[in-house]
Amino acid sequence: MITTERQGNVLVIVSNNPPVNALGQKVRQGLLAGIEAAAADASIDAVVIRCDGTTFFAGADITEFGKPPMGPDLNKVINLFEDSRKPVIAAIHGTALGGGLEVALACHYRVAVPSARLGLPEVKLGLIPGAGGTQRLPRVVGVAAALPMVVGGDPINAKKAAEIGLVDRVVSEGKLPEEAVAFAREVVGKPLPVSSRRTDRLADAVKDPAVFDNFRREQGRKLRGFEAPEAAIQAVKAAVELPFDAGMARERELFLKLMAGDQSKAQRHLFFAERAANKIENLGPGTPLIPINKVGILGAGTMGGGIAMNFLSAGIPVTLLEREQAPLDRGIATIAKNYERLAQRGSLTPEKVEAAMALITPTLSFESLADCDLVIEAVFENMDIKKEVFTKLDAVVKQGAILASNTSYLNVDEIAAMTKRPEFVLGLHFFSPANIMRLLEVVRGAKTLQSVLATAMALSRKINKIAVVSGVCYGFIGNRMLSPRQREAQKLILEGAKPWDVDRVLTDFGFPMGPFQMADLAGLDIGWSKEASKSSTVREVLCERDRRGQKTGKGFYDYDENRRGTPSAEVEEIIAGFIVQSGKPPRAIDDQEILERLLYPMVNEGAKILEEGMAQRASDIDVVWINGYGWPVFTGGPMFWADTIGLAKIVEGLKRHAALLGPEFSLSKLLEDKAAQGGRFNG
Ligand code: T1G
Repeated sequence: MITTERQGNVLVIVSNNPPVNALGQKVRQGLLAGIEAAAADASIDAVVIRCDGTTFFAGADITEFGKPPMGPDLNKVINLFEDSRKPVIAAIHGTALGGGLEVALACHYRVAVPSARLGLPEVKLGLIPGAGGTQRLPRVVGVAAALPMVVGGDPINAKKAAEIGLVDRVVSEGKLPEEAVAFAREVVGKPLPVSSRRTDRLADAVKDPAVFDNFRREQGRKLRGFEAPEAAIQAVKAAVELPFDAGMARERELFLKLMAGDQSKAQRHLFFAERAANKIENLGPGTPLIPINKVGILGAGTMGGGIAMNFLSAGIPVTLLEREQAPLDRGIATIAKNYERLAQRGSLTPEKVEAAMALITPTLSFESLADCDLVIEAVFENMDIKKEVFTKLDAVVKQGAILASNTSYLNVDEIAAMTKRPEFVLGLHFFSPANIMRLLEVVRGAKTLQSVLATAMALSRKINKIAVVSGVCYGFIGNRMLSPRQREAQKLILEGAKPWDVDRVLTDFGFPMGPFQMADLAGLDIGWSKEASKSSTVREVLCERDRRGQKTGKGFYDYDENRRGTPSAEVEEIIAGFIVQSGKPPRAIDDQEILERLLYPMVNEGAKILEEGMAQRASDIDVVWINGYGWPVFTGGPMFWADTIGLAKIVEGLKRHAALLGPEFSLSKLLEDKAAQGGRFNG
């Protein structure tokens, strides 16, 4: 865990606590012993703190949260660093995050390698820094630079950290140990900079207290519904308004309140859920992975092009196949435009863009796919077309290669049956835009080999996707749970609820938009045809009247030139006509009923997915809905949210609405049993 090395007059305290040097109890104990040893040793003039392995301390040990605290308290340990009369230098590589950066802030100096990143991501766990980060950071870098780091939670690189004064020197990559000791020797005997006693950098906010309200306004809707970011702003404000110790007390009070709250429990659940999702239950140890050195993609449309970018950005060559030159050229041009946009935003260097584009091999012939290790089809969502494509692929692509379908709901087993290699077939369901959305549903067929599945899961990490294993069922996990919500939304507006009320209930809950706003965005005419339209549903009538969504300036809403939607009187009239036809008088429907009718059936469907073994664990379902459909992060996902409000409440609500949910609804036995036993989905 913690060792010390004497290097002349410098004591080096080294942590070795894989995988991320989390500041667990033993590490805190070791740091305490190390700094006390340095203080007691007259031959020691300076102290360097560094970590072995991939990174400097990446934060407190999140697995300790919610358990009885074990001493020594992190604050106590790092105060000893700050109070040391001998200079203490933090030597940073990897990611100095959370408590790790707080350790560094309590040191007198910080040196870092160029590749290091420094941040306070606690807000992403529904917390705020709890070991002085909100009080020391503004004193070291100023409020303007501290606010985005504490409230946004994103790390900055060593160069930026040096610019704002967080890092005193950027040292050579790979020479951190020796250059940190050399730096320590340089500062021996100099006056010690003590972060907590600095007030010069707070001056900008003392003069202009509006900085906090201005920051809130800048952040706008991004923070809507979250508790931690507001607490973070209040903690930084306390650093400006209160003496250090009082500010520390304020930070502690805000921290403890968040730690005990539902939002932090939800966000900590998600942290581990996203990591658990990548694991395959009962995977044999040492299951071989298939090397994926070349990927083939069928279809250069929106999906195919977006999928291709994931591999190109990871440095994996892509052979991109289309039937004709024009769509192939268009596809390549779109990829180039997307990369140009990333380069303009500075999120990718021009060299990286060039390297990515150089990895594309455009082609019109299936034969070009023969030596690919993985081929993904992203052709039209039609079973006959998919079957034809897989028959051809099976004949052309080398044995041992994986054949994947990007289908969003078709039966992967049926597709696999068209090949002589069903063991090498699976679904890779990307979400549009495929180069941006991180979720990937990996659909395992009945015959998919463990090694093929394990390869897909490992590859997903390489292309920076959050992968979740799904079984073969209609809509897999995400779309299968979306269906009951869409069904209830359509029924609610024919019972008297307004589309804009239905949408508002979901946006108030924390979704970015509701079902009718989503429909207008996607376009109401997907799968609709003028010839076949018979004015039999609200959607058909809207499309017949050219109200096809945002793209036509009107759908369920009327849109202004900034695509801001307002309720439409014409739509109300169309719906009223269908209500009259139904023979059932409209009724006022309150927000609570709308919420229960939309979300409880989703939880029920999630329970069925679990009882059918279509998902490996309840937290996987949370990961799908958070990362693929905008379920509000601060509730932890549908299954964690159900646990939080209580499964018995869900069952009671579903039974109360049974008549309205109709014959197509049946209560999940797993849900009913868990509710009866006072159980939870997530442990
Ligand atoms: N505590 C416990 N385990 C952690 C951990 C942590 N802080 N960080 C990572 N792990 C585990 C993780 O669960 C996984 O386990 C393994 O390490 C590899 O992680 C007082 C209160 C550092 C950028 O929020 O952002 O400090 O699945 O797969 O992709 O104010 O881990 O292998 O069993 O993510 O290389 C603040 C969280 C804590 C940082 C590395 N710190 N970690 O990414 O590996 S709160 C954070 C990360 C705090 C103080 C407050 C990333 C990483 P397993 P990984 P990676």
